[in-house]
Amino acid sequence: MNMKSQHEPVPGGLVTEVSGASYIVIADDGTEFRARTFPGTKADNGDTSLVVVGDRVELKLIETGTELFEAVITFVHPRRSALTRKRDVRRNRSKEKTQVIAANIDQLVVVVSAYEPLLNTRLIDRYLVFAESEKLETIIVVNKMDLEDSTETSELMKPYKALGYTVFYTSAEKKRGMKSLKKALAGKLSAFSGHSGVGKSTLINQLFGYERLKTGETNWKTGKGLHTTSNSVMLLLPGGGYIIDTPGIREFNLADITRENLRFYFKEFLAFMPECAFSSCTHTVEPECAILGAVESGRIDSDRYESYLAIYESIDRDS
Ligand SMILES: Nc1nc2c(ncn2[C@@H]2O[C@H](COP(=O)(O)OP(=O)(O)OP(=O)(O)O)[C@@H](O)[C@H]2O)c(=O)[nH]1
Ligand SMILES: [Mg+2]
Ligand SMILES: [Zn+2]
Repeated sequence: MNMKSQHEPVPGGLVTEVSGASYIVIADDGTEFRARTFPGTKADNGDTSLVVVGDRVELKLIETGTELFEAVITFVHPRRSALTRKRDVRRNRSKEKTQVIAANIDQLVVVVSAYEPLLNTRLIDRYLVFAESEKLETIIVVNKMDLEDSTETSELMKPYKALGYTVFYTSAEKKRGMKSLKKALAGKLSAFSGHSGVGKSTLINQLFGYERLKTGETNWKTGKGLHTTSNSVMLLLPGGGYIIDTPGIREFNLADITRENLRFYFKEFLAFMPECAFSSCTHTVEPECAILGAVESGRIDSDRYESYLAIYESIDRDS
């Protein structure tokens, strides 16, 4: 038995799974630890979640006398990137304002479905605002293409392609579109995020070629069966690259976006903004607004502009 003692050099590792108060950490030498935090756990990530999947941590080993390697997390390294959202204050018992969904990711994979649930471009736009503000690479995956007319769906996705975002059309069920998705994930750490039931875990199972993750049947009328994935987990892909599967979200509330900075994260606005009559133009009601002009002439997509207004309205005036 490989007994670890506290006197050995303290290892570092990567958090690959969170379940309740316990974490799975893969140490640099490949050893898997069950770890927990303690009151002395230090972190350098502000007022956010203490430990999440993707975090790099330092461990102190605990002698258990069993084959199970246990450790406490002494330090959480600063995150170089993170997928975060504002906590829902109504259902939030913790004091952290910002919830980190996944840390140190290279790429955000926004997963939507063409049908069941219906394709929701408002949610895509929220993710894109976040990704632009964090300078995160993003790809959009439209899954369940076997259930919906592909012409209509690609029409909805046209504005995103025009903006330079990569869009993949897949059917995890029929194993379609998986090869090009796999290619886009190779060599990167990607986090899959989106509504519950769009097929995030099913897509990942297809990438593995076997049932790696639990997936769920959802009854769309009753909402029963929602939220099959309850904990984030990081997996090493057979073809190289890491994937983080995350639980489905109901809403994606933006954490650090204000009414003032929102406009900079709709990248098609940037070229027009200097032409607005008022330098402080909010592009909502002002006369001689160049953004409104561009929407009217069709040079800015009107659905994207509607999303801007919806997000603008949803941001607290004083934040
Ligand atoms: N028709 C069809 N059904 C699919 C496809 N992909 C997934 N599904 C089904 O959609 C349901 C939900 O799939 P999941 O993979 O569990 O969805 P998820 O996004 O991981 O959901 P959460 O874990 O709750 O966030 C399952 O019944 C899947 O079989 C697809 O391409 N076409
Ligand atoms: Mg899932
Ligand atoms: Zn304007």
